[in-house]
Amino acid sequence: MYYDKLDDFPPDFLWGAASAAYQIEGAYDEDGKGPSIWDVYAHQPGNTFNGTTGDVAIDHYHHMKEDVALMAKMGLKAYRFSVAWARVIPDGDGAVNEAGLDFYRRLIRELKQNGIEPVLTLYHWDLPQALQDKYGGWESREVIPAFAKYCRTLFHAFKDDVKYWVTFNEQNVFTGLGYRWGNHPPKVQDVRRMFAANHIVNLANATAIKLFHELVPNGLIGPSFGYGPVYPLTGAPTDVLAAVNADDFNNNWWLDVYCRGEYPYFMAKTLTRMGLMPDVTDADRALLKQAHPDFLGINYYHGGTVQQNRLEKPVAEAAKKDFSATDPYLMQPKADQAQSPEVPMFNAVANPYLKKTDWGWEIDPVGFRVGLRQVYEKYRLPLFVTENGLGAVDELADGEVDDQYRIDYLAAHLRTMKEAITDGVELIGYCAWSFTDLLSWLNGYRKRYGFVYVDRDDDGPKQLKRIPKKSFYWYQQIIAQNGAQI
Ligand code: BGP
Repeated sequence: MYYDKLDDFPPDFLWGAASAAYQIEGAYDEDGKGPSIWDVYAHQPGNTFNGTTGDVAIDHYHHMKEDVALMAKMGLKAYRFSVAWARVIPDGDGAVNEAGLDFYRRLIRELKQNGIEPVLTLYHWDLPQALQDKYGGWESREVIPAFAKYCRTLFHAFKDDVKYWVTFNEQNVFTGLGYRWGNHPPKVQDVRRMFAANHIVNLANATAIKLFHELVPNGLIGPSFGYGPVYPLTGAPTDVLAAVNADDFNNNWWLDVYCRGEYPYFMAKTLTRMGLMPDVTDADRALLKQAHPDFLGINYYHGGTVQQNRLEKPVAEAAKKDFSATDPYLMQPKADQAQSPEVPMFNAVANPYLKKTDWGWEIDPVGFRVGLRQVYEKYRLPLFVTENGLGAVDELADGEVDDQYRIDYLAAHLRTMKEAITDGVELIGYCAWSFTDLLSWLNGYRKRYGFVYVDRDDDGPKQLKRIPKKSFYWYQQIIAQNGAQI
């Protein structure tokens, strides 16, 4: 569908930008903060790119006021950030660390005073290490009451000041990388354990949403899902079937639980046959049915293309495949592993029509519209784009960063988002990833996403000077005109 005139963005549209605690804060052991699984993992040699850590990151902990002042200058309507659980409850389920809580209190106050809506993410991957040591992390149901306690603390502290809350950031990504590919903590390579841990996160998500609706009746809460539409490589019916499978495997396995309170039927049957289905009790089923998100957060970077999986091996044998050669510095498996071998339902392949970023991520603004349409049609929940952006090498020249390529990327995505709104999708906001440059989990400081350049690299923090890029001034204009120029 092509329109000669697009609908306007809603008048109260939340033009925002995003971040995550571990990627920006630094101060990893200050003011009583406990270690998270990322602090420990990044300190172990060989786990991260060039040994980079979030010990200092971009030192947002000590530059908070300066960073919020830049947000205000830009005219941001919303800022999405995450709370570091181990800053608030250092050992995960014990006493509250008032100094840690106070950092977020000051941040939220600063945002509100500048007319910026806080969007608070409860969990962006930095589980307190104590919970990993004591219980085995997300593989144990003991973590659910600990998470509920942490959530209750934040709900009480910020219920009057924070309207928008995100439960889990990209549950599909952190369970996949942590328990399947083994390149995030806790570095497990076992798809059965991935599905089991993922189920426990589902229960924690549902518990948090239920609790929120009791304690914060005027707020809105939902998970942020790492979403990508799936295309068949060709029109061959076998490839189309592979795409149906991949959509179940990559998307519906999470989205149906969030939005319908149940696992998708065909996929559950397949996993049961393979012995990969997690233990789901009647009480679990009831809990999942009772939790209703108010919106669905969508993080969109790219979709995926698939073809029929020609792996003929029986499932049990395929599940034993050795993944130890998986490159730990890539978010995706190597080309010969870019398939779904444990669950032979499809093979992931490159899309011949799409260009890629310097890090090999396909650039697909039309897929954004496809995805928003598909998800809205299926679940009819308001959508909030909680991440979208371009990772690139930015060069500082004569004190300026000319990131026209980022402007082009974002403009193309905003355009298709506006088309999706014209199609009828209910969109409440858009948070570009990211506001400042920050630590990329597995790519260090060279892969930059921010509107604001931060003077540091993999070797160290340098001056940590903040320098608005060309895209900063471009987005400032977009916000000022509510996207009318798109
Ligand atoms: C998302 C995460 C973000 C961010 C982003 C970019 O999956 O939610 O935290 O890291 O991806 O990823 P990367 O830094 O690997 O380029």
